[in-house]
Amino acid sequence: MITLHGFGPGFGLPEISPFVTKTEVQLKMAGLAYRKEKAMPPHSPKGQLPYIVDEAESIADSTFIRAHIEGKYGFDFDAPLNLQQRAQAWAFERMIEHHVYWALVGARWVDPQNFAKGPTHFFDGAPAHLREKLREDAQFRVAENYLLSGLGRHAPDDDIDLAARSLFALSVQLGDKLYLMGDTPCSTDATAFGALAGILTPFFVSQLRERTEQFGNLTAYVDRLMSQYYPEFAWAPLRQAA
Ligand SMILES: N[C@@H](CCC(=O)N[C@@H](CS)C(=O)NCC(=O)O)C(=O)O
Repeated sequence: MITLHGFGPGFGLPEISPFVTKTEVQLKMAGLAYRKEKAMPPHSPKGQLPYIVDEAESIADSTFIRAHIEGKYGFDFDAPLNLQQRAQAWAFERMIEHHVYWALVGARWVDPQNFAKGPTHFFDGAPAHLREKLREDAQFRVAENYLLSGLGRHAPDDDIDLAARSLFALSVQLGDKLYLMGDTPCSTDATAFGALAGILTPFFVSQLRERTEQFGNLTAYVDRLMSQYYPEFAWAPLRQAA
């Protein structure tokens, strides 16, 4: 049995982290049995979540986990796609993970209200005399990473404009299809779903969320994939922008 190490439910989502969500959905897509355990990033071989343990092997990073599933279990997430479509799906995944994801990080960690509502609670269990310092250090580190990602250079407004261009590209790619690349889900759907659900969760208020809500096909997509992959999770259909 595979063990998936993630953050667990929170922030109005079945899983807090978009990357853990990606891996969890890919495990479901591949029909592999797994159990889930809560972990913190320092426990992971690469210092980030997700990681999985499969028999004696630990594999960290969602993309390497995907490669492991494909290699060990012979499941091809992109089976219906031709070479060009596979390349497009990969490019969209890179756009989501290296661009859209950082906008999500900015909205969650850099925005003071959202930080106080969400990530600050990661440190609730720390000894009282260290708690505030740990919170400040973590927020500082993430804000620095946001800056280094390139997107944070343009905060507080132009970063959202840039992210919205990527969201527009995703919305155009999805069109009126069920999934990004057609009638059947592919690997990048897991990535897109994780990031979009993380942005659209009603738990956080952000300009990024408002801009994303304007893409009706993306909100419907998140609702659809949520009921497909997390049918047991209490998810209220997303509001559509006026
Ligand atoms: N490239 C990694 C990214 C994973 C990642 O950024 N995970 C975040 C949570 S969403 C994390 O663990 N961050 C903690 C840190 O970087 O210290 C993957 O695809 O798994």
